[in-house]
Amino acid sequence: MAERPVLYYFNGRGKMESIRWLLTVAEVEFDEVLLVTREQYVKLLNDGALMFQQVPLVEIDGMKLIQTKAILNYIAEKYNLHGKDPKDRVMINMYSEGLMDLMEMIIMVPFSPDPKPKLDNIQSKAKERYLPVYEKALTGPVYLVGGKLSLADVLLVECTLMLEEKFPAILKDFSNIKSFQGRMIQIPAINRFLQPGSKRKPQPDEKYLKNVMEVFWQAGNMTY
Ligand code: IBG
Repeated sequence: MAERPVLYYFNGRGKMESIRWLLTVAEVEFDEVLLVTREQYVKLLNDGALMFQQVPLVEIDGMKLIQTKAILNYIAEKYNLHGKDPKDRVMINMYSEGLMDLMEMIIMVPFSPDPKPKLDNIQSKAKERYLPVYEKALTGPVYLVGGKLSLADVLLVECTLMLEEKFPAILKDFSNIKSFQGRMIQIPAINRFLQPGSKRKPQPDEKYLKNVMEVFWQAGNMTY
């Protein structure tokens, strides 16, 4: 049997959380190495595992993969969550990119010295730019693309749950998305992932922020 994938990241959501979601939906069990010290990160750097000196890093099928989107695409292809042909795939990627742009904004909020204007901007972008797209795509269809579950659906359920944590009523005017979310959270693997004790990470807290700062900020050459 193939070895379980190993995920190297902080004990928090960040850029790894979508990978955790996708593996969960693919019903792939995985292990995690949680970076709690700078020494762990420096060791990964010294081992040459981090092509661009950045995490997420995922060890899977004998490879050390970096770059979140590349990793998501690999897992989606391998587990049949990336459409049936190039036309499905490009739509899945377009929908997925939109969701990742939105989630990226949310992920970075706690690192801002002034979160309020950022959150206001996210809320209006979500309502006016992003959610209408998915609401329209789900008028009729059960899934976003090609009549079957894909990476885009997984990211949409992750993203809508994240949005509701920040803005509980945000789906009020998006009934197709709300029904979609209701169906998705009944998928047994997702349902288990949403229960306490799963590998799903909580919203960022002070401890997580401090941890990320300790691992990176001393580096002095962070990109983000
Ligand atoms: N394009 C890459 C990807 O999508 O995988 C970007 C990865 C990335 O930004 N990684 C960050 C990193 O390793 C950590 S996650 N930075 C170190 C460096 O030197 O660039 C993003 C992040 C969070 C919180 I979440 C604070 C800072 C960065």
